[in-house]
Amino acid sequence: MNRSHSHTEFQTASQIIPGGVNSPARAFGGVGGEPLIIDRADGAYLFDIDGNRLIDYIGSWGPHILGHQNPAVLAAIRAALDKGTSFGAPTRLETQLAQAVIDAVPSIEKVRMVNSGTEATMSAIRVARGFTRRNVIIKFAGCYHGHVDSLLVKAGSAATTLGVPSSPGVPPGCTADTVVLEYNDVADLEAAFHARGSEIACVILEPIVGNMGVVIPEPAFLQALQDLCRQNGSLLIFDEVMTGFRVAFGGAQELFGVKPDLTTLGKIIGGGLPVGAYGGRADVMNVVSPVGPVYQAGTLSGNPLAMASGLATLTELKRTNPYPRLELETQRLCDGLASAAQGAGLPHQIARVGSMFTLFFGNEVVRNYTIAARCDTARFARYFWGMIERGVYLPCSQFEANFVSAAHTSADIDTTIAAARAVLADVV
Ligand code: KE4
Repeated sequence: MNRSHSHTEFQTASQIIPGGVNSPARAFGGVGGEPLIIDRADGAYLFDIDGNRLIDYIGSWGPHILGHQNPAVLAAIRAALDKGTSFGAPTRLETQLAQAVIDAVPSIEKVRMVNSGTEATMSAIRVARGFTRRNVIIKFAGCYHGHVDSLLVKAGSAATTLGVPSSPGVPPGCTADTVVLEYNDVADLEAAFHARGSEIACVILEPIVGNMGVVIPEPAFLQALQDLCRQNGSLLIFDEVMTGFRVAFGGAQELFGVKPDLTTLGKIIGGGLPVGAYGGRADVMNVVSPVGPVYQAGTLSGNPLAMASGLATLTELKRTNPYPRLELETQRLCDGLASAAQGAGLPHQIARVGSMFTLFFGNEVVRNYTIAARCDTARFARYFWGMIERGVYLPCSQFEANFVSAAHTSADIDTTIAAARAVLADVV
């Protein structure tokens, strides 16, 4: 595969942008080598500046469940663009997207739009602390909630990939009230609430983790979360930035039948443009400025172009309901990957929910960060590059989720399985 133009361009970018990237998740730090520079995308495919076509299993890290350049989404953005870009004043589009989110996610009675998942989780934490007048927050090792100071502790995604799960530059005071527990560990959770229940403002978690790779919550863990929060007057926050509208139209909370007090969203609700959101119980959300005293603001929050893109995405998802086919095709892909790994005699685990999945190179079921961290990341890197050479673009880390879109054809799935069979046979 010719990557000469990407190499040249990346050298230039690296002179003026830290690591040549505007997000370290794209830096290929976990797999070595240099990122491809993408020129354009369409449907299930990325096209780099050397003219290589790749089947895309990142989808911009989750937003593109419909595939790139979905006609309905592009038409909505163009229509909004004809009216201007940003007004700094309320628009109907913001109300329309808010209503679409509320209709889809019953636990959300009121919702505020922001510009990223990070802003959403940062704001939700502040709201929980303001509502409960408590300071302590519980998060779980390996979960990633964006680069919020108080949550950059044992964080997953690229923080883990690059070996800095707890970032320098975060003063001890910012994390003094952050308790980090092991995901799926009920005893850990019970002990924390037993010790400090009256101080705990909230528990925030990925209800299906994507940022350790995909890790599925165990029923007893989910039940304990709800019971302990309720018994102690703490708020339960589902960070559904990745799972929202991904694993089901109503997110993980629809699958599990759980109603968190607050939910954070992002990715798909922007359809590829910058949107985050946080919402939940009306009595909790009514502490948010200007109704209540908890301050949160943003120049481009609710931006019309982004609202149009998100609204069109949710509307198209509701109209076409791709979830049953995504379930079947993603399961077929995972079965093919598992068969290829099995045939190559490789220790492996596959975790999948809906159209998000991870092939782990390890022989233990990945139920928490400790186990995820034991996976063979060197073998993953060889798999990653072998797949790129065969035109398949995977997340550049063992600690990420892969995403299948509605634009992936059965032939794309077949091609991917065939590529994996060839690559995994060589990945010693
Ligand atoms: P953003 O600030 O990147 O929009 O969202 C942060 C965030 C919050 N919560 C969850 C569950 C998330 O997965 C994310 C962001 N996900 C990563 C990929 N695992 C984004 C990729 C990147 O950082 O470039």
